[in-house]
This record gives sequence, C-alpha cells and structure tokens, in this order.
Amino acid sequence: MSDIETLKQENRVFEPPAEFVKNANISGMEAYKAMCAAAERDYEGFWAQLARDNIQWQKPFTKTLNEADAPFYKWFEDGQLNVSYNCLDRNLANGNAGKTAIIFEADGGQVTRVTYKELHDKVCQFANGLKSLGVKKGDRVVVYMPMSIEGIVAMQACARIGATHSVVFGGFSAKSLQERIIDAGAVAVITADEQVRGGKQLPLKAIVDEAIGLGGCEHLKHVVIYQRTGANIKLVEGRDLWMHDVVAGKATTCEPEWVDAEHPLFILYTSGSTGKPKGVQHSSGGYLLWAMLTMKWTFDIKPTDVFWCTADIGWVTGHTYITYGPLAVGATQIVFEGVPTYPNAGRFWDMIQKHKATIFYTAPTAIRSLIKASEADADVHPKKYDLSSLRLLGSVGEPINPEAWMWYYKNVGRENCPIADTFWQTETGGHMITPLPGATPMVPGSCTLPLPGIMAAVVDETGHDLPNGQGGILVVKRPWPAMIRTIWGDPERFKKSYFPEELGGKIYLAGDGAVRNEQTGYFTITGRIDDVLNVSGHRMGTMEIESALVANPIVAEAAVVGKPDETTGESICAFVVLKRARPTGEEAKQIAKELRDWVAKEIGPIAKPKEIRFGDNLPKTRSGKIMRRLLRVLAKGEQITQDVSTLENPAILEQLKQAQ
Ligand code: 6R9
Repeated sequence: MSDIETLKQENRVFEPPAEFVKNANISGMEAYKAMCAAAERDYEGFWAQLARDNIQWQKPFTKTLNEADAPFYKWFEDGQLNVSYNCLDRNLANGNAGKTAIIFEADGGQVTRVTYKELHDKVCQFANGLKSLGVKKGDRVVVYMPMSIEGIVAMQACARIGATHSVVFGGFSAKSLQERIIDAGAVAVITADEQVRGGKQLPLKAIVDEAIGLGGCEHLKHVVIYQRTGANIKLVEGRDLWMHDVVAGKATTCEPEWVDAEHPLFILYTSGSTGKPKGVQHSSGGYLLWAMLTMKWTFDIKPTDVFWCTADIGWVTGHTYITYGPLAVGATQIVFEGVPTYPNAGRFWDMIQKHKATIFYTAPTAIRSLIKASEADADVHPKKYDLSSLRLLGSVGEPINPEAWMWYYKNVGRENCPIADTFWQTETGGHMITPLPGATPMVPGSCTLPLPGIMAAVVDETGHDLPNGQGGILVVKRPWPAMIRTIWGDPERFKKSYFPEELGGKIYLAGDGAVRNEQTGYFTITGRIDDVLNVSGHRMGTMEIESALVANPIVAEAAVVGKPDETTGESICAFVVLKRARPTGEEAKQIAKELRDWVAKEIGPIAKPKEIRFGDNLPKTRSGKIMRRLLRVLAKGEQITQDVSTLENPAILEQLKQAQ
C-alpha cells in the first residue's frame, strides 16, 4: 500500500496533553477557531493589530495591505523598522540582556554561550565593520558560512545596515555559488576558511576563490573570512579580509538603518521547475511578523524554553527558526554545527539531555535515519537518554510518514509531547499548515489545519474548490504578510510560477498537491506537482540536475526523476544517453561514478543521482517529449501498465528497466 493509501485510512487521533493545553499560548480549538473567525471577519484589521502588538516600529504604518499591483502585494508599506533592532536591542531593553541567546555546540562538542548583550555587541561591531568596507543599504551580500554564531552575526549585521543577504548553503559547489553571486549582484561574500562536519574539515574559502575564478563577479569587492579552523588559505590582497580584523576596534553600538517594511531583508535561492534556481525575495516587516507569530503559535514559545531547530542557516528553516524567529521573541536556542550521526547516532539525544532542550524541531529524513541507527545499535536509542526536558516536537521539510511519526511520538516525545508537523516553503516565509500544540488533535502524517489568517484551500486546475476527500492542488487564496514578494530580477517568472493566469492570477500556487479529510477537513500533502524533487528535505529541480548532466561533454541527453526512498523520502534517478555507445558492466559503473562526481561539482553533493541508468535513447512521444511518467514507473521497478501507444520507441523501455 502506498503512503497516501495508508494515510487515507489513518484514523488514530492524538489529543494534545491536558497540561499543555492549559498553559498554551493558543489554548484549545475554540481559541483557534475564534482567531480564524477574526481573520475572516476583518482580514486587514486582524493583521494590523498583530503587527502593532508584535513589532517595534520606528515609524508606525497607516496602511495595512496594498493590493493595487497584485500579485505584488505590499504589507505595512509606510511603516519603518529594523529587523536586527527588533531581535537584539529590544531584548536589551526588556530585561533579557544577560539571558543566553545562543548555546552553540561545535562538531567536536565544545560549547560556547552568548547572551543577548554579547550577541548585540558582536552584530553591531560587524555591522560597523561592513559599513567601513562601504557596504550599504540595498547592497547584496552573499553569506557562505558554516553553522556558527558568526553565521548568525553576519546575517543580523546585514539586516542592521539594510543590506540584503543571500545565504548559500555550504554544500553548494563553486559553480552554484558563482551563479548566485552573479544573479544577486553581490558586493561582498562572507565565508569561513573551512567548515567542520562529522569530524572532517571541508573547504569553504577555496570554493569562494574557485567561484570568483569562474568569472562574471566584477561587482564583488570584498571577501570576509571567519577563521573557523585556522587552515592555511590564500588571501587576495585588496579583496580578502579576516572577520576578526574587520571588527577589531569597532564600536559595540551601531545605529540601525531604518528601512521600509517592504525593504528586501533577504534573497534565498530555491529550486523550481526550470533549470535556473529562483531568488525568492522576502520583506522585512511582514516576514518578521510571521517569524514571531509562528514562534508563539506553533512553538508555543515561553521565556523558559530552550529551543532547538536542527536546520542549517543555508535553508529557509534556518532563516526563520534560527536567525530571526527565536531572537525576535527573546528565546534561548541551541545552534549545532555538526551532523546527527557524529560521533554517533545518539548525538541529538545527547544534546537534548545536556542542554535540557524543551522544543525540538527536525526533519523526517533525520528521524528515519536515526530510527535505522537505533535499531542497529541499542546504545543510540533515544530511550537510553533523559529526554524529559522536552515538551514539544516539530517536523519540517517533507511529509512525515505515519510510522516515523509514531516512533518520534513514542520514543522521543514519550507520548507526552505534541508534534507540530509544519507544512511551509521557502516562499511562504514561515509555517502555513500545522497543528497547534495546545489545540489541534493530531493525526499522524497530516499537517492538519492552516494557521489563523492563512486561507489555504484545495482546488482543481481551473481554481475551483474541490470537496473534501478529493485530491487537488494546494493554493492560498489571500495574500499573507510573510509571502514571497518577487523573484529577484525576474518579476514575470514570479507571476507565472506562483500566480498563474489559469487560477485567476491572484491566488498563490504552492506547487504541492493536497487532499482534505472528509470528516475533519485536515490537510495531507501529497507531494510536489511540478518537477521538483524532495531529497532529505532538500528541494532539487529535475531540470537543474538534467542541465548539469548534459553539460558534461560525453552526455547527449538526460532525464531525471524521483524514486521513493525509505530514508531520504525521494532519491534521484537519472536516465542518461551518451554520445557514444551505451556502456554496460564495469564501464557503466565507472561512467556512472564520473557523472555523479560531475553533478556534485556542478551543483553540490546533495544533487548526486543515487542511480544512473544508460540507454540508447529515452522514451519519447512522437512529438519528441520525454515521457517522464514512464521513467518514474521504471525507476520504481514497477511494471508499466499505462498506455504506451503514443510512444515512438517502445522497445527502449525494456532496455531501461534494468538497473545498473
Ligand atoms: C520549509 C521548507 C518546500 C517543500 C514543500 C513541500 C515540502 C515541507 C512539509 C512538506 C509535507 C510538510 N514540505 N514541509 N511536505 N509536509 N510538513 O521545507 O521549505 O525547502 O522550500 O521546501 O517541502 O513539498 O513545497 P522548502
């Protein structure tokens, strides 16, 4: 039975623990429904009130939502604020100066703590340093950093001076980095000498050099390097500077640059259905508001919590739930440099025990791999650790299958912690559909109901509502403050990708399929409806990988599809036609390895196909379209039962059936 089939029959319901409900920020379903009703009644008034109550505005806004230029919506447009001020200075003023902001644990286990005052001072010093280099409001700065206090400092310092950051995940290749530096028109790159993961030192600065060496980065003036390992690296005179030199002697105060609510706080590149990644542009005011509200609503954050989001700052989850959300609400959070399996697969549980984490937010792929590891080695089973500090769990990045949900609930949460299965996207800025831990009865595998103010729906291809029980496409019918503002440099693509004419041009197309339960109306996400794969919670465009493959001189054609994978959710399967004869046996293995390494070099190791199959050709229609749906069936190892009569070359299917 497929996961979707199991889910349709999933009827286990888990009520939130009574004790949790009693103390929750949103307590009980009635409270949730009342908030939803308030948003329905007066949509703008609902958001305006929240924005006034949560954000410290330098200049209050008078207009809430401007729809004149839809879908280029504007929120709180005449208000002015500074995001870093809201995350740091506000906490100094309200008694949190001496509170621990970050508990940083390095790969090797060393722990460093910084208070809100210390973090504020570091951010101000670096902001002053960036200013002294000539970086100013509106400039773009690429951040290519390991998980570190300094990574957060770099992002916050950009926000402080009104520079727009674009974080590139440390696993991306020189070529991917170069493309992003060019697309963003960055004036500076902030990086580290190396990163440390799983006991290994991996280069970062050398990759920056390689990226710049590929050309086209003339707008780039500075490379600032955080010294993480002390490795021997080359410095380019007049361009490269150590972070410690940039901050040396700088003042620990820095007047924030007040920006309009719509000022772009960051650009974050993500995969879409074409080869070129999209620079998702976010605002300052609306984004910050949602980061704060979802910390309060979904994570029920309280002053005494120790919050831990295991994401990397290179992904949106690390932006909203590490760099911005937790700080804006004055929380104490854990930041982790390493990987869940080093020095052993008990690392997460050990850290929860040691730092007394109360809220733990991770990805299904991590949970599934830790289930496997704890089955192989009882010593790393969560039961072996004292996890009694936990009161709430979260999941993000991909659908969590009911089996993994149950394991997480029983073994990590000891049947006493609600699980927030949070559905959202880079484009949405924060959570969209999720149980509220003190209100929503949970069903394993369902992200349940939209947050108050989020008008999510399931519709057909023409934008008409579908009845519960019928699968369709997931949309959001009204704009919300944290939504994507545009695709950097490509407003037309923004409109086409997210507000297609077929749906009327004004409702947001998420790119996922969904179905609502007939009785409860609960949402279950059925997966992407476009050519985007989700591998270990990382978004990868099939076209991106195909372009990388065909860029190799020996490749004539390539088609990439997703294949269900027990641990990573989906895995990448590539069908490749070479310019020479189809290789078999050892030769095929050898070439497959070369191509895998090639993709790692072109995009990054996360994009490496797990499987590569060679054919004399690909299955095509008479008009020459590759029939990917047939390739998906072949990748799964299933029999083709679909109609193949439109296929020009049916014989090719037999050849591609065989895995190498
Ligand atoms: C936050 C993040 C977005 C895509 C999204 C969907 C999948 C994320 C999910 C989920 C089912 C969940 N996704 N959370 N699917 N249940 N709780 O992951 O952003 O990297 O942009 O990925 O991830 O397919 O469209 P991003």
